[in-house]
Amino acid sequence: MNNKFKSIPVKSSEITPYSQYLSRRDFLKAAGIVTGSALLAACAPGVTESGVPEDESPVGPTSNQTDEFGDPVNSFNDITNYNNYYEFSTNKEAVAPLSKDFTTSPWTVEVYGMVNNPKTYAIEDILKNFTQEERIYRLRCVEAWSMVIPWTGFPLASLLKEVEPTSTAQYVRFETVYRPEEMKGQGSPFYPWPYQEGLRLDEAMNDLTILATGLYGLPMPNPNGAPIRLVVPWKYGFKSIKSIVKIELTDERPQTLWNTVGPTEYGFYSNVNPDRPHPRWSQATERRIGEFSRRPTLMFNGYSEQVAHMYADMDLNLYY
Ligand SMILES: Nc1nc2c(c(=O)[nH]1)N[C@H]1C(S)=C(S)[C@@H](COP(=O)(O)O)O[C@H]1N2
Ligand SMILES: [Mo]
Repeated sequence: MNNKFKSIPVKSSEITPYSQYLSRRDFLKAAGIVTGSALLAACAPGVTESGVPEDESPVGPTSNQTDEFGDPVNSFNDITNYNNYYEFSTNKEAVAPLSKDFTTSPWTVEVYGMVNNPKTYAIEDILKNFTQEERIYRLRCVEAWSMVIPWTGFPLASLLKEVEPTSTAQYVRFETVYRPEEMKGQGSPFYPWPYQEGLRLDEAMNDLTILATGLYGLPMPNPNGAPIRLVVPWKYGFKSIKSIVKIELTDERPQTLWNTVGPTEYGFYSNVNPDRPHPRWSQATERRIGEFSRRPTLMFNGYSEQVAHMYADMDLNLYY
């Protein structure tokens, strides 16, 4: 099999330390250079007309890594300040401040249902027992924007093999923590909390499917679903459920939050497909955060080689 999408071990040398990051920012500002992330932020408060943030506080590390097509990873600032996380807010810029004090320790993930070895994992054991590797993936939101994100994590398959799904298991159901005291968005009656998602067992076992525990070589930031979230890069972003506390093996196709809210808009499969428009907008192109012009959306978000075989007998325009 082609090797180019295989995981890349984390090279800490490729992630600029905080101190160097600060001086780079100062340098860019002095040189009058406008970075991609500064441009993106140009319509947000706290940014001068030149696109240079007024706020001198550090926003994180930098990286010159790319995805397998050579597209650069998005800035740490973009990745951690432009988020869909409805438990905190439906406003993407508000998620970071509102999730700042979210409690992510202690944290356990219960794996149960149709398995021979049900197990409740403490997050520390997950980090210790499963080798963490870096995966640079595109994330394509159903709203037609995208980013490239350097995740750290491990294949979901490694964890599933440990609990041993029984021969009757056909699906995996995931559940986000329900903690309305800390997550004010969970007070909204418009959504069936807690957030739930699901995959077919073969999709869950695919090597591209990971449980992510960090990004940019750092522990998972709260706005991105700390301390552990799913990443399924060939599906629309809402399938990649955040802050997971339950993983259930089942023989019934799981209900998902978005399918319940909009059954004609958010299908169970929701594979990225430029030829199948959302009922209210086209999916043919997307806006890469940090870029000016739109780019074409790729079938399966560019991961056809790894995943198309799983849908060989499905009409992808019917099973959305
Ligand atoms: N629990 C939970 N998971 C979630 C969401 C959410 O609102 N709640 N939003 C989803 C959507 S729509 C997207 S596009 C991605 C965004 O991930 P990011 O903020 O890390 O880029 O998370 C997904 N996972
Ligand atoms: Mo999304």
